[in-house]
Amino acid sequence: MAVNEGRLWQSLMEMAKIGATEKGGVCRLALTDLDRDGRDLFAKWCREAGCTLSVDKMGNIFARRPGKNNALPPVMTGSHLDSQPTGGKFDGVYGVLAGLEVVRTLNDFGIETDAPVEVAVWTNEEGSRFAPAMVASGVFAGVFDLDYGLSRADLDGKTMGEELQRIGYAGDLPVGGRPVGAYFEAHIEQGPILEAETKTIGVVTHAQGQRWYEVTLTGQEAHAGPTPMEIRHDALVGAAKMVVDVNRIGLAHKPFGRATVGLLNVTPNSRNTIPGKVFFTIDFRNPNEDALTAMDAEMRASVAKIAAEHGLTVDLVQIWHSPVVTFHEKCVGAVRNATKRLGFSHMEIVSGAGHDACYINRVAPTGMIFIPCEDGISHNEVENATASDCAAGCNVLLHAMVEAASA
Ligand code: HGY
Ligand code: MN
Ligand code: MN
Ligand code: MN
Repeated sequence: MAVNEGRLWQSLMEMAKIGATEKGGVCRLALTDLDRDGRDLFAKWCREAGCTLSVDKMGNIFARRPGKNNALPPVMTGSHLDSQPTGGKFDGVYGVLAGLEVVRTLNDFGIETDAPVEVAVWTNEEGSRFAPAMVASGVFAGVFDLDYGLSRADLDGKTMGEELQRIGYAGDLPVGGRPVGAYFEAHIEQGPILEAETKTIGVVTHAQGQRWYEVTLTGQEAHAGPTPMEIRHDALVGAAKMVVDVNRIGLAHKPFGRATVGLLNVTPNSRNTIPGKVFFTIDFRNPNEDALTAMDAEMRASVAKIAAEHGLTVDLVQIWHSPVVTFHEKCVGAVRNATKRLGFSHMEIVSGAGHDACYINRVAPTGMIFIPCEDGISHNEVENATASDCAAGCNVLLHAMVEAASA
């Protein structure tokens, strides 16, 4: 029993047309009309494959293929359809459509699993439009309450609850609180390791911890001409020094520390007015929780020192902490065994990115399957993978799920 490589690739390319960008990527921000269109296409394909669809109050979609004993908790797979603003054709989508290909393949071979199989689409995994990331799988796992999830707002003040209603994906199913037999998520690595080691499959054992912050610096708007340099309270100069120091902290914690300022807004953003306010975000990652805590302390000290030097006030809020994840040995073992049985080159790997699996791991035995992406590039329109690697990862997913659904 093997998946249909051409059909999987065709589905990936078809989905990539929704929100396609000129450079060959996708922009399908969470809960936009394009996200809705991607969801609708997925739902259509799942119905054609004989699945029943349900949607919960966070807009998470579950496509269910019945088993012999539907009282058993489902064996679940899935990922996300929302993308970064300059995202790629595979991040998230690969895991969703690999799940659909598993269903299609089980249909082709007339396999009836003991437990039902479900393919999930998790809302707002990226955390780009609405922060934090993985918020809907987080509600499913009981990490966040429903009100918190629905109240997440984008920079225009639109909430997830309003946008779910608007696009027609405000489901009536309670979020989570139901047993899941096992969860497997297939994903591109989004980094350079598998390609550099020429391995086809990454058996994911852990995911690194993350801390996200929002920083608002307030100085004093003033005229760019008459205001002497030494009396300025320039919020952008302060922010610039902080951005450089955040990067220094990431480097100081190498080889695994990661530090990124990805979003920065200047007010009033006018050529000849000294910036009075700057808002920026910090994304810290580390596979070691203590090191992540140390990065936090170093950053706070640096921000306070620079703000004092420039007479700025600081509002620094940690908006999210996702601790280091150790995936469940039962599922990591199932991925490893399936990979070995299928004869794919493989290695154990720690995920540098966050995934919905990080939260589902709290409520179900969970494992992840990585495949390489070209030059290790992701969150970029050039993101690419090969049809054969996509099929390899999907075959591992198929066999790991069948093993778990027949246990
Ligand atoms: O940020 C992440 O790791 C994921 O892409 N949301
Ligand atoms: Mn992803
Ligand atoms: Mn991503
Ligand atoms: Mn003037």
